[in-house]
Amino acid sequence: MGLEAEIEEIEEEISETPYNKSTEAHIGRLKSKLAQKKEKLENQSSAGGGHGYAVEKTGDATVALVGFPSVGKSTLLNALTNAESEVGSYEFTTLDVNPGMLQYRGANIQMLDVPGMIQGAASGRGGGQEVLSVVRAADLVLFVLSVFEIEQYEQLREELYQNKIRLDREPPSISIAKKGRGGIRITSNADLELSDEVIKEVLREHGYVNADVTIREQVDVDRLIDGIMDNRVYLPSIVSVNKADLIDRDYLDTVYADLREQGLDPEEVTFISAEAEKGLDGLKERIWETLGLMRIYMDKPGRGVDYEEPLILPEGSTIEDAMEKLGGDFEERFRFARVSGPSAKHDEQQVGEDHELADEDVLKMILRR
Ligand SMILES: Nc1nc2c(ncn2[C@@H]2O[C@H](COP(=O)(O)OP(=O)(O)O)[C@@H](O)[C@H]2O)c(=O)[nH]1
Ligand SMILES: [Mg+2]
Repeated sequence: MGLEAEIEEIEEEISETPYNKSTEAHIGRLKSKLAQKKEKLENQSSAGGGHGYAVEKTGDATVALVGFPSVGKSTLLNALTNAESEVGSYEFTTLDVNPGMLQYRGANIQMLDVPGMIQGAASGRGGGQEVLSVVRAADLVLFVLSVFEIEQYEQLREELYQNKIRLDREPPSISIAKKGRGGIRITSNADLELSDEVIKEVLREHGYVNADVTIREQVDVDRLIDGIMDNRVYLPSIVSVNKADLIDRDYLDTVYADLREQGLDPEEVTFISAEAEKGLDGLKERIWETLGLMRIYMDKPGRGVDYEEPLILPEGSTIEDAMEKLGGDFEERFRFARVSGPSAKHDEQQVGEDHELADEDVLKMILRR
């Protein structure tokens, strides 16, 4: 039997087995098998070569636009960036990845308009696999929905999930240490709903014989497997609802109801019109906030503070991170830094390389000659 047939068979068995205490361990084992067979299949097909885009990541962060064909991704990309992306009213306009650069608050944010996601993309049909590899490499997923097709959201999320992209959640708090002997030992401070037996089954299925396992949160079988496999990516996401120019006030209630049905809070999504360039400021702000970037203004010797082109770093970055991004020989010549602004106790505070910076700090590096 081929791998694909095996996968189908396991999927069928999972869907036909009722979930209860007595079948829990069996389902756990099946799901583990499934995860591994899928991985094997993927490795096989990617070894064939020619797959996957080599989209060069540039700029301070990368955002992937995810949506069905014709919802307005290309139009949005053009409105937000300096890219010249082909726009057309027919389906499958975008055959290749279109990059563009959004300049916002001194940051260069790379926006990738990826080909329309279609059903079955995760299983490798229709070239969708390449699309998903681009999304996996991004820092943020921007869903683009049309006001008339809110229900596509569920399918898009499912496609991403199938391709091991986990949205809006942290990696599971699970650690596993292999040992030489003693079997599998489970420690947890959460009152776990999964029985030890199930957890052990799943681990054994993944090749663990002797190991100390620490589980610090309530997990189900799927999330346990996520914690064992190290090829899941965890990304934040935001939702934009496009073509808002085409609806009347009366229709808004319908859209709100559609959003709620998808588990979305209408207050949390961003209504836009890519074509009429409405709502784009709000969207940019949302992108900025969710990426969690900060601006550091460098005070350069003899040139003063550069407010035009700040150094862009992820929130929580330290002086050391700043030096790494600046490149050159800063780290070797570093003596101390002077920081003014939100992270400083007072102006020109003298700090070491462990100091945590904040948005809109002014940073002056004091270096050895
Ligand atoms: N009325 C209206 N039409 C839009 C808007 N955004 C895109 N369109 C139109 O929708 C069609 C598909 O847009 P396109 O950007 O090619 O969608 P893509 O396939 O997702 O890249 C084009 O005819 C656009 O002019 C919008 O905000 N309002
Ligand atoms: Mg397009």
